[in-house]
Amino acid sequence: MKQIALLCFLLSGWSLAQPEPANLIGNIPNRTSISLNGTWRSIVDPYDAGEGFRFYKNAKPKNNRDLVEYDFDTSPTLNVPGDWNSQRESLLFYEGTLWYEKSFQYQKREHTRTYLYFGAAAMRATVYLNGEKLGQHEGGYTTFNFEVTDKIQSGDNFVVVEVNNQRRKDAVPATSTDWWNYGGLTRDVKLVEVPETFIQDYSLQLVKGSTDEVAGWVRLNGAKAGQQVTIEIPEAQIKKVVTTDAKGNAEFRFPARLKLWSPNSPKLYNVVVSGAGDKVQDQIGFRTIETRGTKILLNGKPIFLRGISMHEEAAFRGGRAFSAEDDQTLLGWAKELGCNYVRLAHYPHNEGMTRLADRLGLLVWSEVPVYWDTAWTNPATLENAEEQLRDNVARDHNRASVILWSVANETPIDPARTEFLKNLTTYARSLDDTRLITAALNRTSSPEPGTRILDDPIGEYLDVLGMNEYLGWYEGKLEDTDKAIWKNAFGKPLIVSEFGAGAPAGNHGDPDSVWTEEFQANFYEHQIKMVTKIESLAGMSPWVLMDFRSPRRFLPGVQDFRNRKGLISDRGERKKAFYTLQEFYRKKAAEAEASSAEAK
Ligand code: GCB
Repeated sequence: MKQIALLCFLLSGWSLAQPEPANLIGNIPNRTSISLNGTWRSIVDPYDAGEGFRFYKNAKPKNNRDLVEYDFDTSPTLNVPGDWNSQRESLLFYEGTLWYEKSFQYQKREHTRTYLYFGAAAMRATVYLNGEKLGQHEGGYTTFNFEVTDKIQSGDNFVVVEVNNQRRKDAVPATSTDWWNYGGLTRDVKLVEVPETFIQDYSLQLVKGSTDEVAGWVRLNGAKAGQQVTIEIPEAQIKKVVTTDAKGNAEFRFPARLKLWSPNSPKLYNVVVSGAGDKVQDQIGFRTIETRGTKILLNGKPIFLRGISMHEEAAFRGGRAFSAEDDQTLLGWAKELGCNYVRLAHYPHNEGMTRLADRLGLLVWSEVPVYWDTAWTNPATLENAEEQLRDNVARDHNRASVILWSVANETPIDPARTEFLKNLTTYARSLDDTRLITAALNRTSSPEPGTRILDDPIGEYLDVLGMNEYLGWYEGKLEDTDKAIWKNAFGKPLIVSEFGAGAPAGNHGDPDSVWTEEFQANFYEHQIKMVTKIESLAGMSPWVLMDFRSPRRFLPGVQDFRNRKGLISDRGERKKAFYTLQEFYRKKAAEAEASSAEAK
């Protein structure tokens, strides 16, 4: 049966089908908007009865004989943004449907179009405005919006959202993850106001391999053909006027002498795009990213990525991170560790994170949640993975920090999976050919004892290879690291995208005993020695910045449903290994500094 399904999959040609272009509005943070954040009413609906009861109508009894068996107005509230699991004790493990309701006042304005925007709804959502369905969205970490110009009213309005976080075999991610299945309206909700014709999105980047030419495009929505759009970078005295085609699109390319963005000098320019009665501003950095042999080149020069992997989980209060403070804490810790790079695992993080990375000078690996076992032969699963990738790229394609799009993490070697990932890599390149495509791999072959070769066939389609390995933790003994040799079969740059060992903060003991801070630090020392011997090593992002909630970590008193591989606890305590890695990164930074001084 499985073979037949696979054969159909390989022969069907469906793999060529790709989703519609992204319909997102770019640069939401700099648009005119009205926040719908705050308290929302909530009804927990474990048996999915709400649709039958028509919760979306937000009905009230009209008289004393009118039977309405739900009432948002007297139901408990939840904060938005925010996952439900960390807000209410009884919802900690809840996986299912929950209905949100928010009543609000609105004043319609002439010549203005209104969109209802969600930063994310985990994992899927159906949205209603004033009792009418607007649409659905599948995927818990990407933004979406609906135009509501004709549906929103002056005066009272209400929005109802059915959110469901049930794990499903055919979803992305599927049923098994080593992170908490946080559900809810986990990011900002806003009404976004735009003129009748508006600048939907635009892209400005240095041409691949060039440090003095900018290329890009702009897309108007609602435009007649032949509209003029102006792109300005005032600080660099750049002003370029383009004319849109019948579909509202225009492309451009112009010479530009710009100070380049880099971790040492994260220069952002104010960019103004205006035309057809709309105007948006953005803060954009300009840099190039390429590979040459086994090196990653930033602005034409080799760079070693001193990184750390991280989840989008809030320090101190727990739950999904969503605020500027949450993002600042996490990326601030990465800076303190000496990083010039972060791996935002295992799904797109909130937009504030990549914007902050732009300002702090942190390079970013950005990932879609194709994780472990996935329904490789299901066309709808591939399509959803593509949609998530598309919307991740659409949101962040102007962020200088983002250099790597990752299409997957730790997937089995299997023809159907390789076909699936091949499709994703091709699609990623069609969306953005200026960045590098990667995936975190973990299957190696071992032609002789002690030597491991990363030769996963998907490597052929990637620009940079990510490799997760846990030698001395899940596999083998710590001493095995002393002799282990790692190679890659592709002659491409390799990032050790994960290694790690668990220790609750404050648990001290001898360096040979697992779960102690001493073991974790010892493990880091061994790992650093081992991975720095890899000839193609272009960077690393050990696992993981901070302890995080995981449903598969059971040890009482040690894990308590938390993955304890953090270098920092969720209460902000730095563990010994934090300082081990910090010291190594200091050395690497000093070396890089010395070699760049020499080159001058
Ligand atoms: C991995 C996964 C990551 C896990 C980690 C672990 O390989 O990519 O999601 O959390 O190992 O701690 O086991």
